[in-house]
Amino acid sequence: MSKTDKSKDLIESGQVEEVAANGLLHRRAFLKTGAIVASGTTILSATAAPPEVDIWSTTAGRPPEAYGNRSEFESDVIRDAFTPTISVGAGASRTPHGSLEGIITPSALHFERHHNGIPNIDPDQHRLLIHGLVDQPLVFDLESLSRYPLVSRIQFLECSGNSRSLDADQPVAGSAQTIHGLLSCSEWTGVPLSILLDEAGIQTEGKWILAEGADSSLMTRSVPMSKVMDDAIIALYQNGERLRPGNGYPMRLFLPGWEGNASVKWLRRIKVTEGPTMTRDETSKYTDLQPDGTAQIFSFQMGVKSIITSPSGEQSMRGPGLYQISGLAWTGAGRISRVEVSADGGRTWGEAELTEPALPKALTRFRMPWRWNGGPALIQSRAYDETGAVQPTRTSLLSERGKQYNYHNHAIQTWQVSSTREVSNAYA
Ligand SMILES: Nc1nc2c(c(=O)[nH]1)N[C@H]1C(S)=C(S)[C@@H](COP(=O)(O)O)O[C@H]1N2
Ligand SMILES: [Mo]
Repeated sequence: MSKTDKSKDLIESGQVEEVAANGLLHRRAFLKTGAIVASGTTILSATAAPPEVDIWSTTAGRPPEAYGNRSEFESDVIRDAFTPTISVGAGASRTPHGSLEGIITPSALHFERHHNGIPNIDPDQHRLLIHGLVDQPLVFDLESLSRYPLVSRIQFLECSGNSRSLDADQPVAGSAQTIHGLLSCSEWTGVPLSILLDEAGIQTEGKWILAEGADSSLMTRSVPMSKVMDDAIIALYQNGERLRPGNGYPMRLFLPGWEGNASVKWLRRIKVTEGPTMTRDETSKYTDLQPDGTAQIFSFQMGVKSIITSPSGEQSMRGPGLYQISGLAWTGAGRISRVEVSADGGRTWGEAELTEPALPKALTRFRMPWRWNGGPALIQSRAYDETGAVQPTRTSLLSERGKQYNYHNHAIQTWQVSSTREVSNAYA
């Protein structure tokens, strides 16, 4: 087969429409003319003869595995764990978004953030206490909790410190993992917290809860009752199996669309209170410092945001030709309604294809065909949500709220594609 790039002919003949400058093609170009991919750089030359027998086809393979492992050839797709020295056991590990596709983060690659390490909890001894302003305090073990009706939802979790490095004056070197890796998406299965609180009987003054974890940092956060009654769950399962230890085994609070910190892991206590408890993690930390020196507290909901995961930072392009720009969009407000992509640093935009399923408070995958001409390009994505909110530029976000803000950076981010084929973080 010829290795010439037919995509150029298809564009020139008008069969494939260019929707924005610097090679962005109509999002349905792949559907209409799947052949243009094959005609580009992706297919190796073939002959008509049947293939030779590969070495792995000549002997019997390995027996089945009790607990599955991935291919040894994928072993470099890993989280990057880092452990700041500020306190014992504090640390985080980030999801390698540049190597993943679809919307579900494999549990073994879900980001982790813990303030004092991962406790080794014996599920048979762990208890969850519900008390405070309730008619009847209740205590649950894992088994008794599992008897309640379970719900399953695919939803993202994002640390409010994710993408913080975009606050820096100069673009930091980094990848989709190191810049945006405190973000993951799982199917979470658990018991709606509203059911448990109804059973305990909330007294009329009970307007907030305090949630406490069983790790030695005793992470505690206050959550308003409206959120609790809306869609909070006590999550027991993650992608079909019990939660991973790093993600809260055997149970965690899960607050869809809200900053990760409030989804207290290793949950051991819920106290119904009149107002917020004003704990360390909602006063000295996880507040947003305003330009006038005051701090905004309880800024729970994550803003509308998107990132391009392929091509992305620290990757390199194979050569000029047809590519599929792929990325993720999400919003704490509900559904993503639209994603646009630019290849000229935000001057012109084309609409990307949203891949089903596009679920509320979940990562939504978007794709856009792009014919890279081998020259410099600044690629960006911009998300809109169903409330009409639009992802801001970095300049407008930082000028609006100042640089001291520290959390919730949901600005448009730019990958620079150089004519030497490298992809790097840039400011447009
Ligand atoms: N008990 C407890 N809950 C916790 C934390 C913690 O250190 N201890 N870290 C919080 C933070 S800052 C985030 S971003 C999320 C991360 O959840 P994950 O580790 O499952 O990704 O958990 C939150 N819940
Ligand atoms: Mo976090």
